[in-house]
Amino acid sequence: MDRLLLVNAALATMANGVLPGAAAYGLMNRAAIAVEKGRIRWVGPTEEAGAFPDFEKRDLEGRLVTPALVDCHTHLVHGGHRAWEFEMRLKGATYEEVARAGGGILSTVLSTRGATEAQLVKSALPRVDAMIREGVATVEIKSGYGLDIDTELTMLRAARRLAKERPIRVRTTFLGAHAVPPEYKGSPEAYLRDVCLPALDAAAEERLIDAVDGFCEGIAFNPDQMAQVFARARKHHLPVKLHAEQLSNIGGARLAARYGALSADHLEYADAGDAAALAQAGTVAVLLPGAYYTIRESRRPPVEAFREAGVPMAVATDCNPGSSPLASLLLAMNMACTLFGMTPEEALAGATRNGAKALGLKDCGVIAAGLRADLAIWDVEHPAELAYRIGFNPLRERLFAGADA
Ligand code: DI6
Ligand code: FE
Repeated sequence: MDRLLLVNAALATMANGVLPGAAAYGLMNRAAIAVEKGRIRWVGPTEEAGAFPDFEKRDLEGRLVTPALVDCHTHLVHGGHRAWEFEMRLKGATYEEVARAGGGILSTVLSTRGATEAQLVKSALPRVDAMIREGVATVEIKSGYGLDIDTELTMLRAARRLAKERPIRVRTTFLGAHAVPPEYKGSPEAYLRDVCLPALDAAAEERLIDAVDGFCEGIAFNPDQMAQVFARARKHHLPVKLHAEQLSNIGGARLAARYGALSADHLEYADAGDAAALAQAGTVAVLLPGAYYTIRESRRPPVEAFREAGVPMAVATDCNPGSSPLASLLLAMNMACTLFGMTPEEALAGATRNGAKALGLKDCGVIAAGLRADLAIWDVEHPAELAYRIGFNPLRERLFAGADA
């Protein structure tokens, strides 16, 4: 049906920003939403909903409606898993021993290279389905476990395919600069020149990517090397993002800010100066508590500095087979509160409005007239409950472009 009228809803529109004086969560009680042709046509008090007599009316009996969730940082397309590596570490093996036994990113690269596009799609679907069940309507998916031209492109095609298999919007990100593959060990420059940049050109030409990312870290690529990748992204008019200051501070956040990045992600080792640079550039800080938890990091991202500087903060799963085998954005929101000190309102904004901003999307992430009718209807009384419960999914219904799905 094309025209739907939701009445008697408690709306967390998330439209006001987390500003002093504004209603928390952009909350509106006894509110109504008129949906037409997949978009939100009108938002207002239920008493005024009579203006839409020929819309199919649904009484939500006071249930909470939020924007559908946005998971703005995942690596959910990949071959294989690393459960055995998890076991090895819990039996006392170090990261180095695991790596020598063929573990780490490299093990996922081998599994991914050995998979067809159809196999990658099939293995990713249960993770996508778990996200849909929790009210996610938009998910970002990165390449970066191919590290050769063909497999990087296969990963991206698989990611795009997922949006045809399921009612979900997929944004794809090129992450060729994720690690140096074994055949280029010790030669990151040669890898960038021979593989990463040509793969980026090919992906851009095939219109397979919406953004370009990299892992800026001592064990991956330094800021000068990342700048080469960003310069190439610019040539293709593609926005950039960066895994920055996850394990150390080597200037990734500032590089991201210099390139006007959509987001800088992880940021455990970022400082107040980085926060100022990100704020100035309008770059979103994407916080990934699943990775912090899994690798038992002890340094927390500087949430207070981000707050003070006015850096918008997003929260995502980082769903990947190594450092964050997490497919629950609700759990990521809980962790963002308990481990990082975000408020439940910031966590929800992080999984809606600011998640959309981290992807450069202006048509979702808040409830407002004109935007996509991607909505989540929850069996909760108050929006803080979404981040508060652990391992409990209160989603009642999800609307994807206005349709039950
Ligand atoms: N940072 C991470 O935490 C993951 N990638 C990245 O750039 C690690 C991915 C993995 O261990 O497979
Ligand atoms: Fe990541």
